[in-house]
Amino acid sequence: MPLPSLLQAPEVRQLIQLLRDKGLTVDEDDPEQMAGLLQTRLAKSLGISADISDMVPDKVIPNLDIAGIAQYIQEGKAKRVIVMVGAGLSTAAGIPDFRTPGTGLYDNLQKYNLPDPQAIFSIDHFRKHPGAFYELARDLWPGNYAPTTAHFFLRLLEEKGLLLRCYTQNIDSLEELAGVSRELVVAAHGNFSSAHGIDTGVAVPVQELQNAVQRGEEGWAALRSKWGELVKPDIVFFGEALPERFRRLLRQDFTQCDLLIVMGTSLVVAPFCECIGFVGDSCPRLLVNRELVGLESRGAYRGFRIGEERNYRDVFYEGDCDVGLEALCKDLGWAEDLAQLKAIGPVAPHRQKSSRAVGSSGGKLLGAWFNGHWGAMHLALAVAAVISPIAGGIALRCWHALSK
Ligand code: CNA
Repeated sequence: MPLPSLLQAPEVRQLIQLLRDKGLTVDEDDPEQMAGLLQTRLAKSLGISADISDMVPDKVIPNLDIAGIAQYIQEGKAKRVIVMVGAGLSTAAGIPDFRTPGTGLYDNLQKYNLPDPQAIFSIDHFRKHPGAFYELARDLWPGNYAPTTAHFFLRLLEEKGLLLRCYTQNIDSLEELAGVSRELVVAAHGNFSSAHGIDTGVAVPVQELQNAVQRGEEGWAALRSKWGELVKPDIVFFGEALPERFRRLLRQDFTQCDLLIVMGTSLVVAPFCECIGFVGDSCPRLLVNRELVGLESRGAYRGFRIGEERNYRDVFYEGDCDVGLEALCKDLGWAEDLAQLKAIGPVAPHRQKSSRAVGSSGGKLLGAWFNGHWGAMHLALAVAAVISPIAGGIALRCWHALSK
């Protein structure tokens, strides 16, 4: 029946009249409004929801648990994995997060006498009282902490050729220290790799800032005099724009993602938290966290439906990141690979490599070991060269072979 004739059906006339009686404007010439009305009526008579977004597709993984995610990966369905992480990824490294009651930074900033905890990351407060942030920066500066099991899991994903990108809110650079290639990490809230003057935007060598911060007030005051303005590492303060790279890659990555893993974040900082809704409808999502976050029922944009009947793709592992990822690796048969990466340890920052293919050939493992022991290797080469030019030459050739 064409739409105009449908509108004449007694049931529909009755419905239109009912709506008008309730004071609603019903425009019979508006095809969109009429179609919506008919859809609602039809759905009611069929006893289903009229909201198409409420219709539940079939499950995209066999079971909504870690084993289901593992099976999905083993079946080769996850080829472009995005991992979104937050401060909870690094608490096991000894870096407090923001919001965990008791241990989080926000509960432990009394000594800075802040008007509110977030002030420590506010540019206005920084202008007036830079000391608080600089003191915190000295504690958080990369170099003081080592990557966790969960960071090495990221590297393992890369080694397996599955990591499309890691979007991190963290400023600790532990993903790179675990050996994840720089181009696969998006530091959405910046990090300590570079620094700028806050008024002119002039780039300041980050080592200068680090040295100044280590010396305390005397150091950062001297730096301020030298540059004629306060200098801040390029971490994003509240109200500041996120890096251009975040916005650019976001557009190209999330639409092609076929598995989203979210871990160690309260998912409250926008726009980062909204990204969980950018993956396609058929993309499974795994949340590994101590608490349930990012729920659609609590208003998160296309958020998780964990615990709801309508859930067909979201998995929640409640607990610590390290434990959850070890469980996943066990189900995947990757436990040994993960243990090997952990045994190799952190890589030297300047030895970041491009994406590598999966494989654990002797050469690669040796190369990885070399990454982990770069300092000792430098020393060994120097000693070899001093003791004997021949030994030095052999050592140098080994160096080149391993570096390839
Ligand atoms: P947050 O708001 O403090 O939330 C942390 C979340 O992780 C909470 O839901 C915790 O329950 C959970 N959690 C804590 N420890 C673990 C663990 N071991 N395993 C699993 N879950 C855990 O922090 P967000 O990252 O969500 O907030 C974004 C802020 C925090 C960003 O702007 C960061 O720059 C900032 N931050 C970063 C660091 C860091 O670089 N390590 C540290 C502190 C804060």
